[in-house]
Amino acid sequence: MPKECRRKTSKDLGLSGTAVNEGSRSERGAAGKTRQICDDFIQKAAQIAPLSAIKTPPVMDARRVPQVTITPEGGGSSREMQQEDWDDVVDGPLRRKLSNSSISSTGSSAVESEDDLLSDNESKSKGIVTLEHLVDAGESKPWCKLKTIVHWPFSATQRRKLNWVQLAGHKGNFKAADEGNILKKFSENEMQCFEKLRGDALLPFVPGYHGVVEKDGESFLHMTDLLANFDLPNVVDCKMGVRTYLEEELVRARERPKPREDLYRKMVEVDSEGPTPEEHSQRGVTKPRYMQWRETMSSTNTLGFRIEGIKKCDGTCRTDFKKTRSKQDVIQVFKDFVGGNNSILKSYLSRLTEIRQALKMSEFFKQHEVIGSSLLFIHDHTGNAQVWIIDFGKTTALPEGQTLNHDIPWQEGNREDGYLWGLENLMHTLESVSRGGPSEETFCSVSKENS
Ligand code: I3P
Repeated sequence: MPKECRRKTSKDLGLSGTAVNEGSRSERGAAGKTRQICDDFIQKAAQIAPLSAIKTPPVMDARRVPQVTITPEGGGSSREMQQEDWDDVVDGPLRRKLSNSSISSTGSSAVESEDDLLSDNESKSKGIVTLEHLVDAGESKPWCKLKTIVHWPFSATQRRKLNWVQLAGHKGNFKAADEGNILKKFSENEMQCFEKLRGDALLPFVPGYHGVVEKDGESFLHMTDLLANFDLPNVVDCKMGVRTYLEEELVRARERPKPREDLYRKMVEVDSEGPTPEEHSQRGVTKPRYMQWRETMSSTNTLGFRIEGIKKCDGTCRTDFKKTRSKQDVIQVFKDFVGGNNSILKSYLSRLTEIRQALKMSEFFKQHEVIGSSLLFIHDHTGNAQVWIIDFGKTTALPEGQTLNHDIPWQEGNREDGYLWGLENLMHTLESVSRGGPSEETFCSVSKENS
């Protein structure tokens, strides 16, 4: 059974991977004015600040592009693991290769590692999600100012009540913004990605980025709310790639291994047999070990993407996909998600075809290791269906002159992420759904010699 979303106060608000701003119907009805509002803000800013101090977003950045955010939390799975699933893992194409470690469900030979920052895993691990409820009206403090010295002239009437859904990512990462937009916690890395994406072939497929703003002493990326154009949207977040951690995280972890109890608890919640005896005794697992375990439990390793969370139009949210791994299960999830609507599937597939084309043209894509990024699918009862590329917090530039293929197996050192391979499999998944069921031969495989 889907876990019911829980209402939360603004104090609890936090978004990261995928944040969704769900305005009321009337608010969404007014979304058509968003561009005008954005333009007004830019003009007002220009009047207030000295011209030399204004970092005016280019016109293309003020376009209305939905920005959503979902968040996986959940511990449970849709079903128990079957033997064939394990076989899939063992034989799975494009398997990760570690130079000095191996991965197994029992983690018998895990990479030692740590992550420097502990995050909000306590809340995430409970599988609690998520209709985050944020009221951003009536603040007594003046709102925010652009980090680049431009003051942001929000009036009380421009503040409004916002409903948020977070299916994936770190809590506390999102705040309400002006209509049609959201604020995402500042990440230097993500900001640099958005800056570089300005002139790239991927621009039409990423959330609109309008610069950096400050609110309550914190910096945020000002981004378009991806749900602004939808009426009671259905949303699914798919994390792309065969690997969900950076190579540099592995290296750092090896140098300074630090078992984390929060990750241990999350692991046990899903599979009490998951930790090794040693991990059980120390009640801790390292970050890469946890991430690798997540990858093998889900479809990340075997299909090159995994489902992180789903929010349906009826308000229910599910993030309990940690053990959704087999092709059949993934197909079933998408089948439920689109409710047998082939026209929606067609729109999704056509958008994915465009995205694939853009990825192949993109200089940005060639030059970056894309880790932890998601494809966000959104549709509603009007037939509107879109897919967006989101979350660039761990997308990292390669050294000058180096490029990636994105569809060959990862070996530590080559920085490949398997993104394109995952995209092919994702497209085959949707094709299978439109045909009414799974079809093994349509899924991509990389020969064993390559995996
Ligand atoms: C989290 C998920 C996040 C990761 C987070 C994990 O696991 O893999 O992607 O954040 O690491 O705990 P889960 O999905 O099972 O909740 P990053 O991608 O930023 O590394 P964290 O606990 O260190 O934040």
